[in-house]
Amino acid sequence: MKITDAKVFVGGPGKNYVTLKIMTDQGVFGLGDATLNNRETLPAAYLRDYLVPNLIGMDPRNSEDIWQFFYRGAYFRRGPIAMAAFGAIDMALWDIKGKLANMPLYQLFGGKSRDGAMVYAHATGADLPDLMDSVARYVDQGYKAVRVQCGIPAMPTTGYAVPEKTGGQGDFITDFSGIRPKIEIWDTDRYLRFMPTALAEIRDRFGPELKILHDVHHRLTPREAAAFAKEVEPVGLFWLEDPTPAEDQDALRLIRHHSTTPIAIGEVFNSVWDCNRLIEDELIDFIRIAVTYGGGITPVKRIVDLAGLHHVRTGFHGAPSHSPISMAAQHHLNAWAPNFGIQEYLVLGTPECDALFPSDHAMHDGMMQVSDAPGLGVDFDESEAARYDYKPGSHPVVRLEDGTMWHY
Ligand code: KDG
Ligand code: MG
Repeated sequence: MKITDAKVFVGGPGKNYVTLKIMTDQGVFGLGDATLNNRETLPAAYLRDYLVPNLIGMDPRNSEDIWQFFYRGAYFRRGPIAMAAFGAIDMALWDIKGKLANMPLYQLFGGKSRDGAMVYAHATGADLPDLMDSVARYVDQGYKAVRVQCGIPAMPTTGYAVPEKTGGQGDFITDFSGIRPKIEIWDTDRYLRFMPTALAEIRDRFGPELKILHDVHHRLTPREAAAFAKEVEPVGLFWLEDPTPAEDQDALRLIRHHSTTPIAIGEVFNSVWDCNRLIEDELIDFIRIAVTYGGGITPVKRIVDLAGLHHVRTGFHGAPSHSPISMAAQHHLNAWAPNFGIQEYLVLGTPECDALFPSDHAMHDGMMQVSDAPGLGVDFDESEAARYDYKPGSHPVVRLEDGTMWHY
């Protein structure tokens, strides 16, 4: 069996999804997602210029060897661009494997460990009453877990993933007005004065059952993060995400020494070598690496197994930047993983998105039900894809009030 061709598509409804389609001489094809938010053309170029020409003629069933060939063969290893490109190939090869076996991928991993996988939604508010309304909407829809992000009083601009006006809904991360980023102003003291009280009020209003998550988005120093994690202990957070910049792994040690608040980290990781020390030293509770920039199912499944030895559960990144293809890969891992924790999930199911990526993965009452279709269980409609082009966009950047650059 041989790979005969592979195509790369960039575009989508309100997103620049990078979709890889690998064709074979037996008519079976596989799909992969290489979307790297706001840098989408780069994994696409890596695929088109270097990887696809090497793929042609390879046996798609040898997904392990193909992964090793690209990873070891690149010589300059790792990095989100390369790993997203390898990730798309790996997903597509697993998709082909599942279709050849006529089985959904979770069966190839070891079958189902649960009936449904708990997901969390993004509740956001320009202020606390607005955030409470947003949480209430998700609770009414049956969600068991919500991430809460709130505008901070007297902050000069809105903060991470927060709408500018009350009642706003949607994705506040990517700005498609151009390649130059907007500037957000950050003030740690204002955040630290407000957020613990806001979290406590959310807990009071929604009671003990709701799982509450909060994303600090790398903005605190280790000492500030340790104090914050300790202060919010009575809230009983499901997790505190990215309390400090991910590069400084020792920061997690200080937080751990001072607090029992569960810590989630890893959405910017792209290799087992970013995760292993945090997992083996049991400095985190949830690993957030995504199948896309983690290099695909093959390496991420290994990370999940390593995590399982150390009481670390999964909480795969599922920001709206991921296409339904990599989300499907994660749905299959979530159905299987004995140490599954939670899945970040934003409803991608607009009619346009469903038309581009038809699938029967389904979400009911805050639980994801994995598809039983062979392979990943997602299709890709090329005639729909022809409607979309690449649109330049950007994340905001963050500065302190005096102009100092800070962490987004
Ligand atoms: O591209 C960046 C986003 O994926 C990220 O900011 C989202 O922090 C995020 C999250 O937890 O989903
Ligand atoms: Mg995050």
